[in-house]
Amino acid sequence: MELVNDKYPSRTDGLEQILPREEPIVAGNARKTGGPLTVAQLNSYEEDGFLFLDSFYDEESVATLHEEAERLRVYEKVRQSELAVTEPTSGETRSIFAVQTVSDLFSKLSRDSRLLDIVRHLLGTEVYLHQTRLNLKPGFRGKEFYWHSDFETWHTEDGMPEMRAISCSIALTDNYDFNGPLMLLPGSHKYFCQCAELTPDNHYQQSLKKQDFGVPSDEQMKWLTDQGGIAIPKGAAGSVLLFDSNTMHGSNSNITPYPRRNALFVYNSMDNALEEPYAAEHRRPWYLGNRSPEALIPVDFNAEIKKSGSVSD
Ligand code: 6CS
Ligand code: FE
Repeated sequence: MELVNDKYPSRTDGLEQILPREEPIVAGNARKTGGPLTVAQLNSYEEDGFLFLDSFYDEESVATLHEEAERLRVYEKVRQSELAVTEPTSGETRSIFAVQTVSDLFSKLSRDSRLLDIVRHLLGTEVYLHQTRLNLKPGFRGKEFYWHSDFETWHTEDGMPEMRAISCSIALTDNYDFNGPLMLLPGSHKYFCQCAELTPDNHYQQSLKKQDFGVPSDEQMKWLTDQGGIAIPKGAAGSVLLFDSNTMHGSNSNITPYPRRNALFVYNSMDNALEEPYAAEHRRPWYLGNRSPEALIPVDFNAEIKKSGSVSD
């Protein structure tokens, strides 16, 4: 693996420093050009590294989306495919990656003009889908996911050069304090936590179930939480959570009867296409790191979902 100039070295030399972020969080001209987000929302996203938009989709649309998620969850052809990750013990479907390739409805949702306008307002460029997944954290036995920065993985294992991607999580079920909601560290997106251990070969075959490498040290976590604490943005199904690629996050297990299901779309700037992995022997599969970037063409999702007859006017 030839040495490249890497401003976010991780999993290379055993160091566990906390480095400063180099890229802007919100595009430089976002406040000048205007767009769907208010200046207050831009400021909040810049400060925290995430933004919560309550009731973004109406109840009927969410019900239709949830029905589609349920169809996919038990669809054997998808469950047997490489796109599905199952729970280690129960064998239940935990995640379905590249969900836009197996569902026309989720493909349209990922191109909702209202979402794309927001993400393009924040990133300042056209965007493409780096990764998508349906998260189906079951009730009773939903496993936790340890703290991590997605960017640390996408940089070391997918070759994502800079912090210019945004994850958009659309809640398909109500997110409560107690059913394993996403926890985020406000302000953590401004720092890059180097991870010490080298990337195991074919790491994704283990990390998508339980991530043990590319996770922050206890000292890094303590330093970050001392800076900004822990936030649990939660709300009813239909809410949207946007978070920066580098915002530290994790989730607790879910032992309640209430599943936590969301659709997660990762929008990457067209100017930030994947290169070679910065700290892994091999590229990851297409469904984890898209290497054929195409600027997304927006659709009017609210009109589409009503047209498909699944939602009455
Ligand atoms: O490895 C990845 O790309 C995935 N893993 C986690 C824990 N979050 C981001 C992403 O979906
Ligand atoms: Fe993650």
